[in-house]
Amino acid sequence: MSIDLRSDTVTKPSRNMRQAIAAAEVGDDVFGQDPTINILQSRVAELLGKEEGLFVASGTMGNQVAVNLHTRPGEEVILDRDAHIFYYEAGGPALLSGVMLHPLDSSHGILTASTIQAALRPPNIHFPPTSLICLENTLNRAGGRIFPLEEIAKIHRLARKHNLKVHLDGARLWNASVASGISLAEYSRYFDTVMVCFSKGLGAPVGSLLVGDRAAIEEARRYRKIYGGGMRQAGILGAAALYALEHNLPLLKQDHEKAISLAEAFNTLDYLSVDMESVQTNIVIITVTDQRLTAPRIAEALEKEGVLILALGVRMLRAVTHLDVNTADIKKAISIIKRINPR
Ligand code: TLP
Repeated sequence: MSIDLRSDTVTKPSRNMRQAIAAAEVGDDVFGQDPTINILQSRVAELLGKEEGLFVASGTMGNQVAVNLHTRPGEEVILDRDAHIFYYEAGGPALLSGVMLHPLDSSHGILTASTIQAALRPPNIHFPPTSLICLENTLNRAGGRIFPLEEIAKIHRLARKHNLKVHLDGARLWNASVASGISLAEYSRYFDTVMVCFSKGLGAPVGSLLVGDRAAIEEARRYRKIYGGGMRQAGILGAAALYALEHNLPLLKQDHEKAISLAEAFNTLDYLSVDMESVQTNIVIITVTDQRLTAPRIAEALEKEGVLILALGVRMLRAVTHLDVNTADIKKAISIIKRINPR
């Protein structure tokens, strides 16, 4: 069997998780009557220090509901050029919310308050009004880096000054919190809404959650319905998420250690390089430094030997650690990485 490092989304529910799924108490969640979903929503809202939570089908759905919630058609959303909402959500904000995205350049995905300040334009009939700033933590395309809390606080102050809402794509906020020791609630207090995923490093098969204040979540519930995300006996999925929170959250630390070993192995090769500074959680972004080689060619050579990683660009590769690759798998992957010769 291959060692699959393409994403932390590839994990399969464990036996114990499947047992929790089988035992789930369920009801009709569109009526708000699924007891397992209700427990999950309150537990996560409490963990993140917000009034309410809403279970959604995916991280993308949670982000898109949030964008719609905080904007009106014709307005503008500020975010980083590499943000998932800009890069990987299929133009959803234009289609679903009728908004314009204003992507900014930054150093390693970490937008600063001063960059945002410079991008804000004064009220003028020629400009779209800005209504929302979206941040991401951890930063997917920046190698799983953690967004520094001090900068988040500064961006929050700027947003309040200009009456802007702030949304966090926290697909991997769990990883940021485990690695930095900063609580989920401390990160979340600077945001109006936060989206977190159970289907990444936590190892649940499906599901994400959007948290915010009561009024925001009430409105979000309507958008979720519009997007076709009103699910019925969703407790089947909720039970997996609850299991993941209890049993898998503490294991994320091991994923971060595995990522460092992998990154060090890639770094021993003369045609690849990893910025070790970026390896703060479970993602390793690898640059192909030999101009004669390409990322797809290297991914292909590894695949032939049973190691799957993703080519994200001509010279950019990504490897992600997760629950379903243990230390022995990582050791095996490392020996393969050191052995292949894609030239
Ligand atoms: N990211 C996936 C791919 O879409 C790239 C991955 O393999 O990393 N926010 C962030 C920061 C994400 O990384 C992802 C998934 C999402 C949102 C979307 O989550 P889903 O896939 O549940 O819609």
